[in-house]
Amino acid sequence: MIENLNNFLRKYNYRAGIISFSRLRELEDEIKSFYEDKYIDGAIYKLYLSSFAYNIEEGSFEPKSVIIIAAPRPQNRIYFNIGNKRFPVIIPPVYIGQRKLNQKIKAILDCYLSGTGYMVLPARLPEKLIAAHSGLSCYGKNNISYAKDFGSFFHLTSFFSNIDCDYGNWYEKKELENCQDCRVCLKNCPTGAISTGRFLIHAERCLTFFNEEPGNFPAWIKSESHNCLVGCMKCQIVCPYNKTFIGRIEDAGEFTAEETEILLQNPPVEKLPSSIIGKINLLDLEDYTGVMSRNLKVLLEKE
Ligand code: B12
Ligand code: SF4
Ligand code: SF4
Repeated sequence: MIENLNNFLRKYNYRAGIISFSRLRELEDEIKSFYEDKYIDGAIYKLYLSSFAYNIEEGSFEPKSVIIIAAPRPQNRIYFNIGNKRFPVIIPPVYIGQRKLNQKIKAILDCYLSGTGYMVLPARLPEKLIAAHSGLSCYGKNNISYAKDFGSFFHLTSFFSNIDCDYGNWYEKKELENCQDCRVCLKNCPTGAISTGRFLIHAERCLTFFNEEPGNFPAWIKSESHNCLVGCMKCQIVCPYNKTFIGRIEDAGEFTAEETEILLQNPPVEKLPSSIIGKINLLDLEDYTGVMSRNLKVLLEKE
């Protein structure tokens, strides 16, 4: 079944992996025990991991498997204007158009499965772990997942499904081959989130954790660390596995000088003019509206 699905998805350049639904308990326990043993910071767990739902809503269908889809994504560039000057800023793969992409993938799967009695429902699960155990990806030392032909530049999305899957359809999670003798991402991480002492990164030190959320940046984050409007490219851009993909940067939008000036004044989100809100929504960046002004300012201060 998964082979047929992969054949079908080839025309979209997507990849699919599958694990048995009954494996989810093991993944839940793994993450819980990392948290209980204090390898995962409390704030990270509360904000992102405590809301994973390892079971399907009652009354939907009997879940037999989890399907994970990898879709390649480029870096994006957005332009801001100050006076006559145009400032390009980078947004890492995955952010732009994320919600729309999830809807598109669901529609493609629905179309593929229609009339078969098989169904999929969007899930909120640890997607890198599922991708690794399905054999779709390997972990880099930077804890990001890598897939053949995509490097780390891809988006993951997961679905509960009633497609049968053997309990034995399972791969042990693997580190990329060349990570053993390489420390390039570790050295380039501006905040020391990647360490040699343990495989799990110190997510509570990752720049992304701070620039996706509102509030002041901690004083220990150096101003030169900032490199994207949201997120951070430093551990992906230097990775040899990404060599062929780093040049793929797509322009996604532009804010006029007037819009940039308004954004930099950091008005409350509800006071933003509809032209700015419209552009942010088009980019699928509405979750980051409230942090855009702060993040843009720190990038401009570097200039
Ligand atoms: C929480 C979260 C974050 C948090 C915490 C990051 C983290 N590492 O946990 C923050 C906000 C910091 C973050 C940052 C980023 N994120 Co994020 N994030 C997530 C989210 C919601 C959950 C990830 C998760 O499960 N974390 C829990 C930890 C425990 O799991 P894990 O990282 O897989 O860790 C496993 C390994 O360490 C492994 N392990 C442990 N020991 C060993 C030993 C060996 C030898 C091996 C091989 C493995 C291994 O076991 C751990 C699990 O138990 C997912 C979406 C989702 N629903 O899954 C996106 C997601 C993982 N993020 C994504 C992205 C793109 C990013 C950023 C690159 C964004 C950016 N900067 O541009 C950064 C990368 C930071 C980094 N180096 O990891 C993508 C990754 C796509 C990909 N190609 O892998 C995802 C999948 C979103 C998506 N739907 O596409 N993210
Ligand atoms: S930069 Fe080196 S250590 Fe880091 S993920 Fe890539 S190959 Fe692995
Ligand atoms: S995303 Fe940036 S801050 Fe986070 S681990 Fe990678 S290099 Fe470090």
